[in-house]
Amino acid sequence: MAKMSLTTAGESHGKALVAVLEGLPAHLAIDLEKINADLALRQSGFGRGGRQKIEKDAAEILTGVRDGETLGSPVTLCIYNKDYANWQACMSDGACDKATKSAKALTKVRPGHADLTGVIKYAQEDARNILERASARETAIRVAAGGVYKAYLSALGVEIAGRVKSVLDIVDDKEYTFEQLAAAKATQTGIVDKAKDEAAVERIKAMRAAGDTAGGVVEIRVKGLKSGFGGVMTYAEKLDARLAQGLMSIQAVKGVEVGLGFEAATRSGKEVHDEIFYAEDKGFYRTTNRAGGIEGGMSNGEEILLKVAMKPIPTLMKGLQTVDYATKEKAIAAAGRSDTCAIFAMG
Ligand code: EPS
Repeated sequence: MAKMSLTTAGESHGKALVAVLEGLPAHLAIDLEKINADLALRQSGFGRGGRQKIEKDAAEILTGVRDGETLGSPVTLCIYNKDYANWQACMSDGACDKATKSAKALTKVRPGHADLTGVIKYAQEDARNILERASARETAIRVAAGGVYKAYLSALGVEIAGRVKSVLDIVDDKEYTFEQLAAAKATQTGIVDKAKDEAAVERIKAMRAAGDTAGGVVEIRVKGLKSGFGGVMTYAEKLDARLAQGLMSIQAVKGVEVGLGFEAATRSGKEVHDEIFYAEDKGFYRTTNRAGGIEGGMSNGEEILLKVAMKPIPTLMKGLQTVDYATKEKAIAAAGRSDTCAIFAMG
């Protein structure tokens, strides 16, 4: 079997987003409705911006699936951007309308976004040629691809759940069972605790009123992964490293923790390492899981526990101080429309 790989492509305001998934086995049942339900979740949550009113993301399967099952050939997924209809004049692959292209050019580069470093690195004048790919719109097609991988994981008995743990300084410190995390999907911000969810909504409203943005922390848990996934022999196969790479590649993510994460550095060895026990009926087990289910870069059979920190979105409606890349003069950073908070979607 070919090595599993995922390639995504597509500009935020271009025709479509696509993904090619290689190396999947044959006979995986693919349910497009489930994938589209995940896409709807990604579009929701309190604090999303105007774009989500335009899009109603739905994936189309172009290749690799027949009669609801994978064939073992590359699977290609596609999501058409409804907003392309409004951008065709300046996003067409053919000749663009020069006046529209220049009106939509972005040179008042946004601090925190890919704009400035991108125009320099790729030798562009217009940061639109950078931001179209840097945009978190790309996560739509990754969510669709994730739906296919979830079918694969589910065949292995692996389930994933998540919840928002915090938005700005509003933190839900309660402990939840894996099953209780399902409630997060029905909340406004992804925070399970009702009072904290309400408080987070108020904080996001205040940010919106101030033309500002907010980030937060998401907790992810993976249940049912047997021990031994990943590997200790080479750095590239370490499971924690690979998970961090995947998570850090999500737009606006600035930190990933496994198990205790940074807190492990503040505790002694006795307070960190999970003692090992053995029983005839369950084999080796631990009564704590501070390692977050990964030791030596390998899953150890316990739940995988991860935390992911998202910074505030860098498009601020009351823009920050910057420099116009075209004139090199002092300017206020560009703002068209923006999410105030996309933490629910990130989860
Ligand atoms: C997004 C679509 C984008 C942004 C957002 C994510 O749409 P537009 O640029 O047309 O408003 O709302 O992207 C960013 C946060 C970003 O910084 O680029 C989406 O579908 O999730």
